[in-house]
Amino acid sequence: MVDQLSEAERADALDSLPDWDYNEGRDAITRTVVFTDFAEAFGFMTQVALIAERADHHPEWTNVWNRVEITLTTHDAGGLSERDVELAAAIDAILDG
Ligand code: HBI
Repeated sequence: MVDQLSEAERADALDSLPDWDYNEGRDAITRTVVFTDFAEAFGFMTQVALIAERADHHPEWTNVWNRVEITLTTHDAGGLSERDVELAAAIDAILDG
């Protein structure tokens, strides 16, 4: 069982994830990425999907052509957990790569 982050833990996490926005209503973090085209976007989603499956922690996301909107929250914890922070960092590593 994974725990929801405390306010202090969440503040630290958000500081480490400057490209992500906090959704207070859902206790989630979001990021939108725009790629050159659909193939680039879907290639990114494929890389994230493999990481998510390995971590057993999955994003909520939408894809429209070259745009991917990602929301991370932990359903089992009822909000943001360390798993979301770890997946967000892995996503940032792919994008900064
Ligand atoms: N992904 N974002 C997210 N939140 C979860 O609670 C979750 C998940 N992927 C798999 C998963 N939980 C499993 O451990 C089961 O709890 C469904």
